[in-house]
Amino acid sequence: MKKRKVFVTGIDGQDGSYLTELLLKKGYDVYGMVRRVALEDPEHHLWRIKHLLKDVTIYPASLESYPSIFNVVEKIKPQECYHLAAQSFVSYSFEDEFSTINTNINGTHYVLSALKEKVPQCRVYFAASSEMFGNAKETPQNEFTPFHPRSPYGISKVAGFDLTRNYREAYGMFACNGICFNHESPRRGFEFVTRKISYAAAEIKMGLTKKLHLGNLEAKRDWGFAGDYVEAMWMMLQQDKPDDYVIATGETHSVREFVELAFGFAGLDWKKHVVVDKAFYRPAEVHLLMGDYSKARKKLGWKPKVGFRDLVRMMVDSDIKRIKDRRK
Ligand code: G4F
Repeated sequence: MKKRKVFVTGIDGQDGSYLTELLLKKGYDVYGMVRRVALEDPEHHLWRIKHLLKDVTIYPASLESYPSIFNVVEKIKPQECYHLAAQSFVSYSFEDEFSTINTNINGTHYVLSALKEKVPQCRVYFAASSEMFGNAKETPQNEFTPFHPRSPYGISKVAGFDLTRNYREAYGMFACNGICFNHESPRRGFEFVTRKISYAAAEIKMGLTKKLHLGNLEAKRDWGFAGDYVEAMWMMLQQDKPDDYVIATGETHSVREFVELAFGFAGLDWKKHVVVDKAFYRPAEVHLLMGDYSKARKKLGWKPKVGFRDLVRMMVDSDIKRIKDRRK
């Protein structure tokens, strides 16, 4: 039997790497798109998928260029597409609003349009985000909660969400939005708060540094494990009908709780090491996110497997091991 072809944008990111592992296990023929700079410097850019490179096909393309995306889609002619690539760091979106908005909105538009032109039957997943809820009117947030984004990144994701829904409604495409709440792992980028904390706890434990500078410790997030969330993404594209789903754990914890737990797992007293630094505050903060994933549970049969404590422990243990391995 011919393998199903799948196209993953952002295959080299945290979610792309877990998703690719899942898709390969399920017998897909996996194609990924990365920026040319990543192919030129694989050590730095492709470390998350190093172990998968022999099993996948990678094409260089850019979210800023419609022809580059169109050409890749034309070459692959995928049956499924997971559009994960984006400028995804919220803080950076305040520093460079224009490139975040241009890249994220146009990039999503280009992917949807290229698929519609070349493979309109292709099922497509768009990585929407809980950042769209922003200053949310209600807690927990579900698929009916109005959006009130608080950053250029959040605004770009609302536009991507609407584009995806419109391609579904206007052109009959099988297009789904996954409204994923924060999802973390040992493969998380170092700029995000969870990884910044787990890595600092490991470094302090190993005597490599003493202090960790953080911003708002009171912000609350619904943190799940990325490996669980990519299963939900795949499940969405296996349904009879396309739809939008909240993917979350239903729990919320503050940055302070994350720090306390992470440092505790490393055998450290966080109060001796953490410095609150206004430089890491955002011009507009999203104070509280907590997702209601009952639709995903009922319709997809999905639920998170890794809880908050285990997630924090997994990240700290992995970073301690990483530093120890480097020393060998
Ligand atoms: O880890 P964060 O940078 O993640 P944020 O902004 O919630 O966004 C992440 O999750 C979204 C939902 O899935 C994604 F769409 C998005 O792409 C990204 O993956 O910050 C979390 C919280 C914020 O409230 C921030 O103000 O942590 C607070 N924080 C406090 N000190 C900090 C820091 N965040 C960072 N990055 N660095 C700090 O030093």
